[in-house]
Amino acid sequence: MTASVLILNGPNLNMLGSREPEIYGSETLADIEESCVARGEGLDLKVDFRQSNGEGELVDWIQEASGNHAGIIINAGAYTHTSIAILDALRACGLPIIEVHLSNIFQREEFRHQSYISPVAEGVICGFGGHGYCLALEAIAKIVTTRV
Ligand code: CA2
Repeated sequence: MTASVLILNGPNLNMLGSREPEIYGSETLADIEESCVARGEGLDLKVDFRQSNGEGELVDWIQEASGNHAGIIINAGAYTHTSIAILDALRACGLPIIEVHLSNIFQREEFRHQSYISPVAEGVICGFGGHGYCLALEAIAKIVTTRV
């Protein structure tokens, strides 16, 4: 059966493509979703791609993921650097997690160097723009198929 991967995007990522292309690139979130669905097909993974500006909604989606998805790829946006609620939900869900960022957060302001998500992630991919999501799908495909 084709495994499903939940791809979560946090606050302001719905604005991609409209501003700050020098930091985040010119692709829209819809463009990234399209690439993920196509890469997922090649890897025999179903992709459920979502975005929310709300911390609580992201927590709800993480809580619902067990039993419905084989893994989570998450770009929590600014909540990466602030949200213990998202950390707790990810820790409790029991699924493999990959953290993604469009920008190289370590080349940016000091406050972006701290991530609450990294301690519960299998790995972190940052600095490759939208392509980072496809790299994360490749990584999670390997984890999902070798752990079953
Ligand atoms: O590099 C990333 O992917 C980030 O997760 C993006 C977050 C930022 O707070 C993180 O430190 C790193 C911000 C996303 C905001 O995206 C916008 C895109 C276009 C216009 C305005 C915001």
